Amino acid sequence: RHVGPSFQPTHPLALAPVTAPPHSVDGFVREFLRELNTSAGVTLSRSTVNDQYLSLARTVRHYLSARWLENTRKIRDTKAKMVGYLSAEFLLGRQLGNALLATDLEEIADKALASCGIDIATLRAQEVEPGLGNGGLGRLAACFIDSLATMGVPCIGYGIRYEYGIFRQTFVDGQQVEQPDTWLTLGSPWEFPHPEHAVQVDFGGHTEKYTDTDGVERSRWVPAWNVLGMPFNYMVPGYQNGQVNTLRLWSAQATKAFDLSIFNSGDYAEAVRAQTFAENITKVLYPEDSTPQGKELRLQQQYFFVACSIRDFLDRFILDGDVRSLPDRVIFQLNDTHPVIAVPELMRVLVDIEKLEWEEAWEITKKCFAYTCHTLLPEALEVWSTELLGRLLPRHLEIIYRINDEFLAEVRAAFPNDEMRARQMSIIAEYPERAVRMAYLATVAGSKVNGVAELHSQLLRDKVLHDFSEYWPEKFTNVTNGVTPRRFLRLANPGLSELITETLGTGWLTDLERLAELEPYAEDAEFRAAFVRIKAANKTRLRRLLEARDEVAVPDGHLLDVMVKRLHEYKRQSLKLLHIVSLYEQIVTGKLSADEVTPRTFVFGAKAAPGYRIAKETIHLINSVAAVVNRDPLVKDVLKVVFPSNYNVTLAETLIPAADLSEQISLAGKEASGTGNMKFALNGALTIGTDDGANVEIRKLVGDDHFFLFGLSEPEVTDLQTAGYRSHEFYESDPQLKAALDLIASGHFSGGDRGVFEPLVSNLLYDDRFMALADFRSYVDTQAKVDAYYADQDAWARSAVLNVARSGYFSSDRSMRDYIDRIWHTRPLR
Ligand code: T68
Repeated sequence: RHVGPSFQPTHPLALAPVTAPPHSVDGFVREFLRELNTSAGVTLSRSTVNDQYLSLARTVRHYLSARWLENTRKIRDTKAKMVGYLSAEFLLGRQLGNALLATDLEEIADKALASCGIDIATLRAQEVEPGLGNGGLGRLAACFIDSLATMGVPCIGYGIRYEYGIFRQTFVDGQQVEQPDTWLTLGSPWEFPHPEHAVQVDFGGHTEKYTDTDGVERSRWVPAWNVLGMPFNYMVPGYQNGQVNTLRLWSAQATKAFDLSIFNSGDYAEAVRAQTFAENITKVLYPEDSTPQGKELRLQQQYFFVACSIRDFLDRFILDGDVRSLPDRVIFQLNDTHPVIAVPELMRVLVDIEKLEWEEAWEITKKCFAYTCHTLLPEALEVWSTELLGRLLPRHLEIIYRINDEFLAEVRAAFPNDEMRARQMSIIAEYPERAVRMAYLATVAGSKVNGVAELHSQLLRDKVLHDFSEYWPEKFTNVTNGVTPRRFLRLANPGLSELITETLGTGWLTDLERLAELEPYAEDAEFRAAFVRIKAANKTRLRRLLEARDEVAVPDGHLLDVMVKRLHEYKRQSLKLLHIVSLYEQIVTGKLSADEVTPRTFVFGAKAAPGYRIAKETIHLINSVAAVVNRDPLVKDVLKVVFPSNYNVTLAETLIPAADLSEQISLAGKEASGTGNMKFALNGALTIGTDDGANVEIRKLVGDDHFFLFGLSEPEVTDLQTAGYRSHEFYESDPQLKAALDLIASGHFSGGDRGVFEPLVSNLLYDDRFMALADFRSYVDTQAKVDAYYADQDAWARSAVLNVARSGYFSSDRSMRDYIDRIWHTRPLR
């Protein structure tokens, strides 16, 4: 094990604290030109936009690195307890804007570049966002590390540096086609590679018993192959507080030993193949969200990054080698079950390598982990077959069996003669194949288990993990999600941010509950007018972007109705589509006059998992409906459907501030929390939503008068399911619904071909797992109320302002405080 550098500097310059370049336009220009000349190796006059972007990024980096080095030293010296946020996904979004904001360099950089004849907007647009996540779960991790840095809480994020992030979505004839996301090709100025800190990770082989020098019988792992984990560091700057934490992402490489052994046998080509094999592990992000595929490579990814991370933490922060102090130094937060293999890994390190007794190792391990669950869908709960686990990680499987044996012995002692309960709670499932239930392992090992919204945490306790919450009631807690106001308000909506600062002064951006002070201004006509002007400007900004990016025209003066999130049946994009088709059908058949409906633009943004057939067909249908509706003169002035491809964080930042209406229409009891819902409310959109996830809390806070609630409640869903749900009955009994579905079935949106959308229609008519048809009536009636309310522009603006004023709770800073109080018990530095 290496213990890091032991170099004692003597030069006075090396002993002085590292300093940042001067915070001035001239200072900035000097740094920028030096970067262009020495790093990019070009003169300004010969430089490309990419040269300029990379040099700008590196310039900003200089302002951050001094604080970063200082921060890391302080954490090490004070032995502060850290949060180790373990997440297979960090969906960061673009870095430049956030770094400029954090360092308070926005104006300086603007002027500095302008003085070089460069428009900074062009350089901002050059950045390719690192799409290292699928959706909410990955974005949440990014918001959390932003908040921890802003609050000065020592944290290290650990994850995977995928060479290809979430696929780039394109549409061909209205259908999704996936393109590889080559985010690294033009250079990645935000990362610091550290090949010298590479860690070896073993796989495969078998275990064997042996007698140790102390005469104790032990088990050991004899692995068959290994790879190297190479760390790339990213700075995570706090908002203008001089605090910079670290995100450490791991990339897989072939080990020397690996290729050499083959190379020595003379097979050069085989050696190179081995290299590719190793690098495959971090090649690509799995694009399945909420439906794990149980693929071997995925398990390799999971073990790879947690093994690297645990080794890394011990090497870097437990310098005296006293592993017993680990619980005082770190709490590893498990972001869903993807990193849960860290539990047997830490046990293996403590027992097999550090030679601790099992019992002591287990006590330490339990204190070092806490688990966040992000789902309610049974099919989303990860399981790994013991066949696969035993083949890839034989020692870990052994450890899991022992954890389970001891846990079940406890359960049997507490509930004698209740074998059924023991079987239900077993970490090992026996059907349909013998497999490890990762959520159960996390629950048994974790010091705490949390859901991500009040309703979700309640349903976890009552349903998904019922037996466990009965056994360990105090283990279960809730932390409602949040979003970072720096990115999703200040950067995404500079107009509104400025208005807020003019009204409240500074300070609200790190104390978001202060938005409550805006309440009285909802009654202030001048303030509302300013708010409306900003919303209009945001719409113009969106209109320009979509014109340039997707060649689509967004009409002026429409209600902007937005549904952006992963495509999934439970989120019910199909329900919104039925609403659109229904409006269209009623207008073209003359049942509804065009001037009775509020002119609306419906915006969708959604990626479907490449193997998720129904989701992809839904995308095809949205595009097909858009094509027909958008060219029909009968609805031309009132209905428009827009579906920009490749929805990502960058697009969200322009879309959300422009929205009037936020669609949060999942079936009650299925969306764990949602975080898009919070971003919209914070930017002054009104929500139409079910009583699901964090919608419940948003509605409670903004008030019923400023939120459009519809649909079945969770208990009603359960009742209907129990009674036997037949979607067909809803179709038969609601002529408006019937007409909409019939129009789709007729081939109207598929050039007369009835076959194209038949599977989708059949699915709704005869299965409809997520009860879109049951909620249709309530949804369209509520949409009619939306129309009517929007007609009163003043009332709408008032509600919009109140949404902003009452959304302060949804800052991820508040989420972080809750994690600290309820789970982590860590303290800020200083
Ligand atoms: C989301 N989950 C929840 N999963 O759906 C959402 N899954 O309600 C919640 O707000 C959010 O987490 C944050 O808590 C996900 O985003 C995934 O992305 C995912 C990825 C891989 C495998 C399974």
